[in-house]
Amino acid sequence: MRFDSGIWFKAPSVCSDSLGMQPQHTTRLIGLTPMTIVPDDVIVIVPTYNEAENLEAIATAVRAHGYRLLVVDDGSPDGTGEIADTIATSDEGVAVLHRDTKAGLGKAYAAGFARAIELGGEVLCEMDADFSHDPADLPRLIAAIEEGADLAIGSRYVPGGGADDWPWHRRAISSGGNRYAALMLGFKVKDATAGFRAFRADAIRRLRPETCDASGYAFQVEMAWRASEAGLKIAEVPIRFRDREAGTSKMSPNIAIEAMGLVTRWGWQRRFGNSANR
Ligand SMILES: Nc1nc2c(ncn2[C@@H]2O[C@H](COP(=O)(O)OP(=O)(O)O)[C@@H](O)[C@H]2O)c(=O)[nH]1
Ligand SMILES: [Mg+2]
Repeated sequence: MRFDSGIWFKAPSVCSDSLGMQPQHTTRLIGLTPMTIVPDDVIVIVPTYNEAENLEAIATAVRAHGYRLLVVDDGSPDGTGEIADTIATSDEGVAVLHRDTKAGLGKAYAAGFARAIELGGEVLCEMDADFSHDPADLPRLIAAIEEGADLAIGSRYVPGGGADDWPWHRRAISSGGNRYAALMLGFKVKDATAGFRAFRADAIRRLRPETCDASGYAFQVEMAWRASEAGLKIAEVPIRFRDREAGTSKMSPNIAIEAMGLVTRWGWQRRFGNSANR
């Protein structure tokens, strides 16, 4: 594990069993508080909007680790919510939060975190339903929390990470957005837009996601920024992001515009006024 100006990341040589290397012993860093985690402590929150083709497989993959699953469905017209209910009926490790209308990824996660805390989760993960995030990588994120991180980010922009099969324009938006966020907000997180994460429940209580400005993907940046401003320990764990095979992306120009506008506003506030932890 390397410590890099406040953010530490696990270099591939110490953590990447899914990259074909043997896991090795990692050194404990001074100032970190390790925690012991059993699978039932972990709740993986998966927001869904029209993910009928993916849900059963993603649920099976999460439950294979013994982690609990919380699906947050925003009234998907394709029946994703009903599929989630059917899975939950036969598996008590699966819960479903239904919301009436599509209100954005950020709002879905804020509601999901609140429910996951009510359900007694100690480690709360964020993961997409579409296999862009490999459920096989979840144990590495959780291991980083176990070793002392408050927030572990599955990162495309640390050595060993990447988004190989993304079209060039998605890569440009993602890497440009990350650079812009780092510049405006003055933080060291390399992949602040990433949606594959694990948080300690205590970190979520401190960061109060329900008070975030962002409704869309800018939520990820806002939470990473809040975590950084609050002095939480952030680990970036390399992951290979894959493009979805089934279903369609909900990314839209409006979501990108919201993110750009908010990051610009926060950057101005940071220089001339309020801080992130409003
Ligand atoms: N509940 C909920 N889930 C959403 C919403 N927008 C996107 N998602 C889910 O968030 C995850 C990421 O969205 P996706 O469309 O794959 O974005 P992309 O990977 O950036 O193209 C997927 O599991 C989506 O189903 C929303 O408004 N509400
Ligand atoms: Mg996706």
